[in-house]
Amino acid sequence: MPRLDPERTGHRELSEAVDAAAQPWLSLGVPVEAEQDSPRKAPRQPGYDQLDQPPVAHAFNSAPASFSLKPMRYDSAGFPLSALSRRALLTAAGAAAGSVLLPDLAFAKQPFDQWVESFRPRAQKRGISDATYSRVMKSIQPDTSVYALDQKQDEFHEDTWQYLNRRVSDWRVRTGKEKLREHSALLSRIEREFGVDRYTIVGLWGMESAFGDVVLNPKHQRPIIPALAALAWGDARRRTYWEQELLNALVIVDRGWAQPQEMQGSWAGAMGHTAWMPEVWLNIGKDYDGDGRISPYSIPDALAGTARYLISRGKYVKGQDWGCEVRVPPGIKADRSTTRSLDAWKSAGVQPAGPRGFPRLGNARLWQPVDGGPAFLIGQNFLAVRSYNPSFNYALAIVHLGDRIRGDAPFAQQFPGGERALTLPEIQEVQQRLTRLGFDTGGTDGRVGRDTMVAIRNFQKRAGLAPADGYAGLKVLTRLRQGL
Ligand SMILES: [Ca+2]
Repeated sequence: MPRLDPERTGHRELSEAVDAAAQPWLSLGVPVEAEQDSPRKAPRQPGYDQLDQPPVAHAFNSAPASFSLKPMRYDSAGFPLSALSRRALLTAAGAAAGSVLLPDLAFAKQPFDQWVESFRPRAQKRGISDATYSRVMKSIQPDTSVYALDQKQDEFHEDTWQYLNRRVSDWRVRTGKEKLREHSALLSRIEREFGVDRYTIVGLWGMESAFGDVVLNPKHQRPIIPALAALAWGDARRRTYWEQELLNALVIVDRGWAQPQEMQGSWAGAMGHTAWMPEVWLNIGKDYDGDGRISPYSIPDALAGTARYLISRGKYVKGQDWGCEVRVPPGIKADRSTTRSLDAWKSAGVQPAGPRGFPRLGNARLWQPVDGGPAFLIGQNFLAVRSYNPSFNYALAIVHLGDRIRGDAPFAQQFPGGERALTLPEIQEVQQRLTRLGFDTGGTDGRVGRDTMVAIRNFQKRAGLAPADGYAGLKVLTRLRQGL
């Protein structure tokens, strides 16, 4: 995939490109509370997946918002209005409303420069040299724009089938096949040395950075140290986490692995092809291209380090598959809480839904994301992928994208109310027709980003289509072909 020209593409690829990057809480190094394995009641509850909505684009090269000593304003729960919303924090943590701790507001009283000095002993304790600390921390302004980045995340509502269709898009499947060919030697080497399946790796790469699009497109990249510094200084609830990641980032600089300005990533510090937080870069990263340093911006380093992560932290089992779509006989609960051997599930009447038969699986759980929709047997390697990101739907999108890149068909069973994903030419047609009607999709490249979703929603409202959800699907295409 050639580098996208941000001037030419506008925002339209934003959600394709950044839906992973927009979930900084969910990427590597996510705090422990978000890793809990408790089923959410419904995918539509405030949950991890809601965070897939793209944030407002902030060009990385725009000046960070300057620090102001104006008094901060607080919402009814005492949370700073200019800071990350409680909702984002709650949903990211998977916490129930009402159990959130009120933030410590002391941080708001300390100007950034003072905070930098007060934080210096922590850096010294981590072994970061004073020279590095001063050079980096004295030269930055906190990137306080990160506080507002979740504001647009709930703008569009998505059903599970829409969530999956938009992420396992025709563009991602096609591009994934190209990447598979292009990097086959590397992927073979990773399979040989780590035992992690190439389709899982490519699926994860596609979801985390749209195969590196995020890395190449400055629109989606910002310097992570000013962002982490702003969060460590000003996000009271997760301060400990942000402080640790800021220190990890400074260790990376201190070791000479990267210059601060090279460390670009999401607003929460996830970097490179597979969205590594600094902690992962430090502890799991791998120099796989042999240039003597570990870098998340190197495709070999990123993919090999990610395989290593799946093995060491996700307990990936070599030689097993993630699972498969299955048909479930009546009377069997698919609540993903029961673990049984594959043979036990077979004896219970569970059947593979696709033509490939049962995969290689040890113990597995049975999971049906939506009543009446497709069901899945999920094994340890599905959970390994989920260790990368605690959302089940996100993990399903990764492994399904991997299967589709391998050449498998879409799910055999339909989600209730669901429809097939539009093809790349069909999405282009939607964009072209909308553009001709005066709805600005920001381009017609066949990838659905925020501009296209807004244009569709405006069209739906004008045409009287309900719900006006911004989803680029068959109903909208059909209506567009009929004209307004
Ligand atoms: Ca390297």
